[in-house]
Amino acid sequence: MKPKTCLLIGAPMDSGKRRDGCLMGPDAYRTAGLARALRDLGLKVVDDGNLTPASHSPDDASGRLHRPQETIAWTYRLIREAEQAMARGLPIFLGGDHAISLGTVPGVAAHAASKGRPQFVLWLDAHSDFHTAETTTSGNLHGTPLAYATGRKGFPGFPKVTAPVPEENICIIGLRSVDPAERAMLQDSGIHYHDMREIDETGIATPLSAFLSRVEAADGALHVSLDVDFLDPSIAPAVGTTVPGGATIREGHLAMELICDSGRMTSMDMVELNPFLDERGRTAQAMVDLAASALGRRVFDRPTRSYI
Ligand code: Z70
Ligand code: MN
Ligand code: MN
Ligand code: MN
Repeated sequence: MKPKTCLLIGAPMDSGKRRDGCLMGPDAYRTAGLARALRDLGLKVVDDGNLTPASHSPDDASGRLHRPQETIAWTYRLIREAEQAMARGLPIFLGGDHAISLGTVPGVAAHAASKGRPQFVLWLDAHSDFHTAETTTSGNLHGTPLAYATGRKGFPGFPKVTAPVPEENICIIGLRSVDPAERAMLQDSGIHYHDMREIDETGIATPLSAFLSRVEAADGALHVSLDVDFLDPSIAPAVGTTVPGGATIREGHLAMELICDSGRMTSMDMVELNPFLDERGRTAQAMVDLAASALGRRVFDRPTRSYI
């Protein structure tokens, strides 16, 4: 079988929130050995280097939103790059903050639509990132990509989303910080969401396997968006928005192994790493190890198990 080609696409976007540092993310993943780890699995790896935003007018500090013009410019660039990358391999988008998903998700979904394939999204995050540019109270656009990608109104100036992801095709796991406006919209939506209480009660395999079975049944494409803060800050301190009570290394790896077993993952984001806040590279390393698990790293092969 021809080995899968992984495309490393650096998106050093830092405009989605106020605390700077995510622009160093792509190079931290490179330094932590992402390409080598994937090549060791027999995969072909092409590093496309780092993208830059489309040209844009400068942001001033006066508005309610933080750096909207730069974020919109990145969104234009990333939608196009993501759609084109899907024809060449399995893109791994190296953030950058989570606002990169304003571009990556609509971009990969446009590609899936062109092939007549339904797009699914697995969102591994402490936050639901389901604000619109109108409901956000922080003004940080990294808290908005899921609302944008599902085609919600409230994103003036952003490119039109040509292939909105159906809410039913989205699963969020890891929730422990949801703002009131997001909670109301989420509860009113078709999105499948699982907070940490549920993970504690049922284990992470239960909701994840149920979701992966739906992807399989629909012959869907799967985009996995992995936010550093999905993990507990004790193992992944390098993130601006630490929230206690996150996933353990074991839960993280189990999730990645189940994703790998499903054979469904077609694209991935690794977001919110702020290397300025890291401790001797341990968060970057943890994220690289998770990506390797998602793409086939194993202790022993096991017969595929169903948990549901
Ligand atoms: C909050 C807001 C957020 C990521 C923090 C937090 C959003 N709901 N997203 N970290 N990745 O500011 O809208
Ligand atoms: Mn900033
Ligand atoms: Mn996020
Ligand atoms: Mn988050």
